[in-house]
Amino acid sequence: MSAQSANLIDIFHARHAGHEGKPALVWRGETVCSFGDLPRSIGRYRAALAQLGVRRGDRVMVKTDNSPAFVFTYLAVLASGAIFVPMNAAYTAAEVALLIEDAEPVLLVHAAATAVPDLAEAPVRRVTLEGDGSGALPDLAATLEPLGGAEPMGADDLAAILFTSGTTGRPKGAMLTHGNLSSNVAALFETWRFSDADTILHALPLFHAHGLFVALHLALFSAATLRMLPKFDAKAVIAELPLVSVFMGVPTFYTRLLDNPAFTRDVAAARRLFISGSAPLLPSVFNAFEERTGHRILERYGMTEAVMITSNPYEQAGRIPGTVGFPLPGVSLRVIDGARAEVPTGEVGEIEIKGPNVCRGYWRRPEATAESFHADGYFLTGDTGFKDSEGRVTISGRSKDLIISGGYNVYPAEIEMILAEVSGVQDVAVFGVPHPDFGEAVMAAVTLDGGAFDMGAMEALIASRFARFKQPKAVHVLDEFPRNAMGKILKAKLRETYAGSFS
Ligand code: MCA
Ligand code: AMP
Repeated sequence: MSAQSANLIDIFHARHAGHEGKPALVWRGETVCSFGDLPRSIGRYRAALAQLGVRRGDRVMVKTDNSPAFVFTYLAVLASGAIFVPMNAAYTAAEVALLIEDAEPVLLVHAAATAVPDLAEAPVRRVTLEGDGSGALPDLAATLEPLGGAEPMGADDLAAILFTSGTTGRPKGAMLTHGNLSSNVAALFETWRFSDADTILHALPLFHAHGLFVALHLALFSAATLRMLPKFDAKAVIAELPLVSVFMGVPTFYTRLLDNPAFTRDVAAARRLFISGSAPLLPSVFNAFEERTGHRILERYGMTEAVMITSNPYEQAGRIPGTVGFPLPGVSLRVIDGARAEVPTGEVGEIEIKGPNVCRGYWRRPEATAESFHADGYFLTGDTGFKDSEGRVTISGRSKDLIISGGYNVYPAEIEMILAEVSGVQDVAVFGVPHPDFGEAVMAAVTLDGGAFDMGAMEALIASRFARFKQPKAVHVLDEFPRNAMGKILKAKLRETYAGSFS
């Protein structure tokens, strides 16, 4: 390893000394590799990527479900000094095409049967990687001698670009550096008291910050064994829980566990830590979990642009339902008013943050970057909340128009833009309503202009353009929208009207 390199791979490898014989990755109950094997596995994938033309600074896009091969591909991209660009495996070809156009990858790694745009539309080299870990990329890697070590990188060099849709409807790529990611995992390691005695149960998708930069990174940074599942499934999680010390997930995971009678106090008993984030954890779920298991879930707050931002304290008694705790070490958090002055304790304002975890801005979007970052380096999160007298943060809402469904973000503007094109549609509003499983569910309402309108055609368009989780669970046709004096659609009123849809 190069002493100066800030490459995350060098940082991880250095922390594995003395743990060579210990399982690093367990997949569906079978050990895939030990910490001693890890550099060779990564090296083979690095050699394969090099043969496929991947060089330092290139973007490698990945669209596939969880597998050990996903993990090796990710780590090999970092080792190559290239930039990892994951995306939701459920995206439609139209959604993928937008990201390819923006990120200009040299390679698209994808499952054969998944939706991707035609080669003519998106002329980028492709290689297959299936959800079960098979495919042309792992086959190629298996034939090659490992390309050892890792490309020396600076802390400010890019490691990954993660696209988030944003309020304009066009996805923006958050540029995360090796320094962003290593500082954040170090802060979490300390705050959540990780050690090499831990085993983490991983049921989150690897294509988002939560599964990739929190669950996977913590295991690699701690030299803790990672037991990974293809996806969240309550039964599989309950079967694996007795074998681990830490579990983390979105609130829907906890609701689904509580819905399962096999999730008992015994199953949870000897675990060290249950962590929740990506969406608000209802105090009712926190309380039901404590009642069932005796554990108080540790809730934390994060976002793609900054990975993890705040966390409830490690001490069980200090974890307060409905709050997200204190800024992580090195992170500054301010609650400001419209004039950017800090509001008094207890008053709601916009949350802005600064720290080594905050991304370098949005990929090739200087205007979007300028809008989100102030000259003093603070980043505007688009979340609103307040601090109590101890500095503990509560998120009370969002100034950005965002729906969080099962931990996945859905930006109404992205859907409204497309639905507005349907013939016969005059106006569209997409909004979130409470949902017992997903927290929030996506809903749409339209008004018509009197011309021919075909609901079937609209549904077909929705299905062809948007991944399932973004698709409105219902589309209501209204005579008119509730509007304010300026003519702006009152989404709060719509949310209220349809609040009971899923209760
Ligand atoms: C699946 N469906 C959904 C969702 N997931 N609909 C709305 N919201 C969703 N999240 C669709 C399916 O396509 C299906 O549609 C129907 O809903 C029911 O599917 P089901 O089998 O119940 O879903 P599932 O496959 O079990 O998935 C649910 C899930 C999954 C396990 C909760 O959504 C998930 O893993 N979410 C985690 C998301 C995550 O990792 N977020 C972190 C973002 P149909 O039946 O019609 O086909 S990172 C982040 O936010 C920051 C950094 C942070 O703070 O962490
Ligand atoms: P993403 O763009 O997927 O990274 O989502 C980030 C957003 O999720 C944040 O800006 C918050 O609005 C929300 N979020 C994450 N964690 C929490 C939490 N614990 N409580 C409330 N909202 C959260």
